[in-house]
Amino acid sequence: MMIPYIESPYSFLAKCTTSLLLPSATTKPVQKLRPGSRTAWAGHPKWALPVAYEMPAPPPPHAASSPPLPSSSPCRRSPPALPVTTRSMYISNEHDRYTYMAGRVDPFLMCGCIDVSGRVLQVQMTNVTRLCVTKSIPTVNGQFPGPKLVVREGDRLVVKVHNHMNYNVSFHWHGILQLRNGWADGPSYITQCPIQGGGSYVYDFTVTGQRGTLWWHAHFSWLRVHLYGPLVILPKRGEGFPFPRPYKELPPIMFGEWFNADTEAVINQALQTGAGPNISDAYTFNGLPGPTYNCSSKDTYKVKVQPGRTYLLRLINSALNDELFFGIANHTLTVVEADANYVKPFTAKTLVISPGQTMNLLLTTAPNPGSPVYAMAIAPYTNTQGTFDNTTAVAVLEYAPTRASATGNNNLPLPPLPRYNDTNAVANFSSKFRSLATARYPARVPRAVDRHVLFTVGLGTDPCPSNQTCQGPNGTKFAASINNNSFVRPRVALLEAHCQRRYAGVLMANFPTAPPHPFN
Ligand SMILES: [Cu+2]
Repeated sequence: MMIPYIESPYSFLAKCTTSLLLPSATTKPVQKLRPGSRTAWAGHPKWALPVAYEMPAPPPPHAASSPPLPSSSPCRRSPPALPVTTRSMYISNEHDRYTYMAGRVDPFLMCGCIDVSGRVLQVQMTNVTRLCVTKSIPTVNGQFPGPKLVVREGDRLVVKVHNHMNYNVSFHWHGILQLRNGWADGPSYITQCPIQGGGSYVYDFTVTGQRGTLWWHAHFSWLRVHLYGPLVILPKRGEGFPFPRPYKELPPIMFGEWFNADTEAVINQALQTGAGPNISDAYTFNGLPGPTYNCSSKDTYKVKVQPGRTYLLRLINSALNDELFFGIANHTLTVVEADANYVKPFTAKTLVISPGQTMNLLLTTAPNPGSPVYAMAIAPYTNTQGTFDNTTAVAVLEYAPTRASATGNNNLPLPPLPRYNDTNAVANFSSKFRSLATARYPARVPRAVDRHVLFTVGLGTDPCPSNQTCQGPNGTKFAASINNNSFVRPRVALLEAHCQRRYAGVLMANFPTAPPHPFN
C-alpha cells in the first residue's frame, strides 16, 4: 500500500491553487475521450467524462507588470532591477524585449545562430493543425515548438514568462544546475507556485560549468506536451569545441508527441480513473509528424545539407515518457556531448535517447550521395507491459542541390531501427558513454561517500477510494513513487516551506533513504 509522504488534503490548499484550469463563463465541456485499442488498459469499462473545459480565446498580449515571485513568500528575493544588463541578455521593462548584447555571427560556428533579439516569453493559446485535427494549444509567442534561446557558458539569463492562458504554468530549465538558485528551477509546487493566468515570473540564472544543448519546457500538469524549446549553451567566447570544427550547425531537432485529443483532458482522465493515460497519435520532429501518418505528408520536417561536410546536430527528446531510437539511413553518427557534458566521441548507426535527454552529434554527409534524400526516423523502446505509441516518425535529410526534386517521400530509404523491445541494442549504446576527462573538462566524481542513500523509483498502485471504481491494474490506481512514497500536491511550494522551515502539513524532514523492502 502507498503511504502519502506529503500530507495535504486538496481542499485545504491555501497558497498554491491546484485547479488545472480556471473555468470562465465562456468554457464548455470537451467531448468524451474515445476508448479503444489505442487506450491504455482498454479492457476496463466505462470511461468517465474528463473534467476539463475548452479554452476561450487568449487575451491580447500586454505589458507585464505583476511581481516575479509570490509576494507572500518571506524568502522572496528582490526582483532583478530592469533593465538588467548582463553579458548576454537583458529585459527592458519598456519594450518587453530581451536583446543579445553580443549578437553577432559566431565566427567559430560559421552561422548566424545567435538570437539577436526576441520577446519576453508570452505564453498564449494558438490554433495548430496536425493529422487533419485542429487544436488550440499552449505556445510561446505563437511558436510551436517554442523559440530557441542561445547563451554562452557563464552567461546570466533573465527571462520573463508572462502567462496569457487560463491554465496555470511554470517553466523548467531542463538540465541547468541552478547552483544555490532553486527559485529559478521552475517545477510547480516544488520550487514555486505556478504562474496563474495574467501573472508573470522572472527566471534569473547563470549558466555555470555547462555547455552544449539543454532545453526549457512547461512544468505544470501535461503542458510540456506543447510548451518546449531548445536552450543552446555555446562555449565561452574564444573557446572552441574539444572535437573537430564542424562546417555548420544544423537547427536543433526536438522529438515530441502529438495527441489528437486535448492533452489536459487525457491526463485529467488518467488521474481520475487511475488508468494509464491514452497514448499519443504520432511522434514528431520539431512538431511535425511526417509522411508515415495519415494526413501528414505536408507536415514533414526537412533539413538541407551539402555533400561531404560535417555538421553539428543537436537532438532533444521532449516526448512525454518515451525512450526513442534514432537513426539516419546510410549515415553514421558521432556522439560528442550529452546533457551539456562533453563525452569521448563515439560512433553509432542508431542512437537511444531518453525523455528529457539531449545529445550533440557530428553528422558527416556523403561526398557522393546515392540518393537526394534520406530518412531520419524515431521509434520507441520499451521493456514494460503497458501500452505505448508504437509508431515510427520520419523526417527528411535533403542533399542540396537535389538532383531529383520530384522525388517523393514514399521512396525514402529508411534507417533500420531496432525492435521496440531490443534491450541489447539499448545496453550496447549506453555502454559507449565515457566522460571526456581532459585537463580542461575533467570528470569530477566525488570519491568519498559520507551518506548512503538508495532511491528506488517505480510505478506502483494505490488502493481505489471506496466511493469510486478505478481502472488501473486489478481495480487500483497507478501511482509513481520514490521509496514507496508518492507525491501529493502541497499547499505551499516545497522550497518555500523549506525556506521558512515550516514543514507541518507540507513535507516531512525524514524522507526514507532506503526502500521498505530489499531491492533486487
Ligand atoms: Cu525536464
